[in-house]
Amino acid sequence: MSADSLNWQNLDAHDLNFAIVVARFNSAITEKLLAGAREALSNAGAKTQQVFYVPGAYELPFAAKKLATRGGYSAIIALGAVIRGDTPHFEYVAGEAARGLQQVGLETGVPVIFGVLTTDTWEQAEARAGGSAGNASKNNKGFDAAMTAIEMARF
Ligand code: INI
Repeated sequence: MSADSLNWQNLDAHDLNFAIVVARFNSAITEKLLAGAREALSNAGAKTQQVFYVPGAYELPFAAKKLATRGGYSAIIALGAVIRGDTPHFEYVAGEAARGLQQVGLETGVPVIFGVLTTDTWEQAEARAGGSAGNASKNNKGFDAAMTAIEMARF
């Protein structure tokens, strides 16, 4: 999914507040996702965007639940990168991150966006995080996740 592949209109986020939770594991990738998410929110004029860090993708649901129940956020964007080649327990980490994040959104009514890359290789992850140059708005799943967050906050 690239920024071009979905038909996002000119979304306005001037009255919306966002939390971005970022996994530090594979941080060279997740920092590019973060840059993409921040770019999308800034472009849309988001009122606030607060960034929080957790060790890995497995911890994203716990943080998302705390932030969602604290209140004040229009949506929560969870960013991570789980790479199969380096991860014997790939299915557990990626699967539980996906399941947990979906559960938090459904339980709390706060949109929780799945901006977690799950790839076979580092190269595939990099390609979905804006490429080696880290383009913030093109082929960047963090950008896409933030646009999805704005749309779902308005749902
Ligand atoms: N966490 C990730 O975000 N990506 C990975 O690829 C990964 N690997 O390879 O293991 C990973 N592991 C850590 C995991 O998310 C937890 O932080 C850890 O298991 C402690 O709960």
